[in-house]
Amino acid sequence: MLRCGKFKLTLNHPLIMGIVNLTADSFSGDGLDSDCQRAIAHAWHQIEAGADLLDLGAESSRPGAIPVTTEEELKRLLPVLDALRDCGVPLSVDTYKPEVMRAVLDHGASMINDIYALRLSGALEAVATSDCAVCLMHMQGEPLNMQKTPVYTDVFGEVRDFLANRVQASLSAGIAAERLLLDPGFGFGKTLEHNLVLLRHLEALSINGLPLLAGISRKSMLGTITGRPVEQRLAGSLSAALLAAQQGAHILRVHDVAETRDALAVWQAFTG
Ligand code: 7PM
Repeated sequence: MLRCGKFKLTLNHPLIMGIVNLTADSFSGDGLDSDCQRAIAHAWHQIEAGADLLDLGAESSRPGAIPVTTEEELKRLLPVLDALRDCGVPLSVDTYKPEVMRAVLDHGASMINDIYALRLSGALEAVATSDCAVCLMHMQGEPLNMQKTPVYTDVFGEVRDFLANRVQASLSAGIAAERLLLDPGFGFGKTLEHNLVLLRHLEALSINGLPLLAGISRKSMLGTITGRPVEQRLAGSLSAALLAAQQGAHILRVHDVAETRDALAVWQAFTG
């Protein structure tokens, strides 16, 4: 069970988190209003396709991406959150800025998905006073430089120790364990080999039995394996989603909700 704002999520089978991209570079450049309208339509499409929750992100965490300002991030997020407030599924927001966290929680967000795992000053406090869920993700370096030369002596041990430290910091700040989710951060300062080690040992990253989130959909590790560009990674993404489910992931963060639902239905029929 995961406490997620006004929702309580049952995690006895894997849930699908549909990605809703609000970054400027994911749209055609017709302006903010049309970007927001398109994002809202895409969110409804994801819900109709069977998303159990949505992840809204207005700052790209793509390797090499330039950060956006708080103002720009909120201008993109708040209208979409307001429009989706009663959509029936929990809304997660992909952000690491404490000021953005506070604002989106005031606008009905039920989860904070933080690629910095609440490491920025003020982030622990920003979520402590709410009842949102929090995804603590591992990243080595920062988006601007993380994929240059990822180095570990023991990738599994280092990711596990990092997550254990962030769990401790969260608990100390007064965030209840029932609100926490853990994520190895596939592709965030990791080579293909690092990602594969983490996937093979995913279940063992579940510190104190906390639920696990896996985000592999369309990522470059799939491009490295298959040789395919991002728009041709559906088969790779579905295969990876099933492997993550098999390795104990509780929430799968994906672009292709309908297809992932079908793949999971086959996996669930098999596992019984
Ligand atoms: C380019 C490369 C653009 C990678 C976008 C991305 C995760 C996340 C992202 C994840 C959690 C993407 C990523 N990935 N949050 N945000 N876990 N918790 O594929 O793996 O969307 S951004």
